[in-house]
Amino acid sequence: MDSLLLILFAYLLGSVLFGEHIARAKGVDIRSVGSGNVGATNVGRALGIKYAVLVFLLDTLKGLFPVVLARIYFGIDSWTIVFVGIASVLGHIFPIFHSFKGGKAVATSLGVLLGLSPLASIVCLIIWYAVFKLKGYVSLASLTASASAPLLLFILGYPFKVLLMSFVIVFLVFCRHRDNIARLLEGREHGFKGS
Ligand code: NKO
Repeated sequence: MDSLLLILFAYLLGSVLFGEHIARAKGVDIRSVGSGNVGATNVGRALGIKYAVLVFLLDTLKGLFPVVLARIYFGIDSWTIVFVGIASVLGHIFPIFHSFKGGKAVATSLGVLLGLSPLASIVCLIIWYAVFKLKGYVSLASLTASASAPLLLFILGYPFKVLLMSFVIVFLVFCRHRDNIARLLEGREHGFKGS
């Protein structure tokens, strides 16, 4: 297995925006609905919870698969796994198949995390659900859950390279949520249903 090829594969797979493809198959232009985002949340606004779950699962799997391959062939404490994880997320954010206009990479990052630590992933999902139930904003839930990931990996004793990867991914996820962060601060963020 070649490192560079695996990193390229991770980027290309990340570039497949399932939310956009599935919405289009149902006759919806996801970019003109709700927040305009291609993620599971916005697909849920447009097509309902079943399709949100489908997009969430597919976007998670596309983050998981390359990292699992990297882990098997190069080990968890390798630079290859670092670049593979970041490449999946960058693919989703800057997809070559969609004019480099991608999503916010929450589900894809969860997939990467799942390949590193199923336990940290479950804790992140619980945090996500708790914040969503308490506050009602998916974006705030995603930001809180993703910010917890590096801390969890640190507590669980993961190697420095893995922590570094998680910091880079969280930084990217936060950058992609900058409009959401502005709306949250101004008290006019979209709820799950509304736009
Ligand atoms: O349309 O701007 P919007 O309101 O849709 O959407 C904001 C939203 C976009 O994200 C999504 C995906 C929803 C996934 C839900 C479950 C996420 C569990 C979070 C775990 C994060 C782990 C990150 C690990 C980093 C290494 O935010």
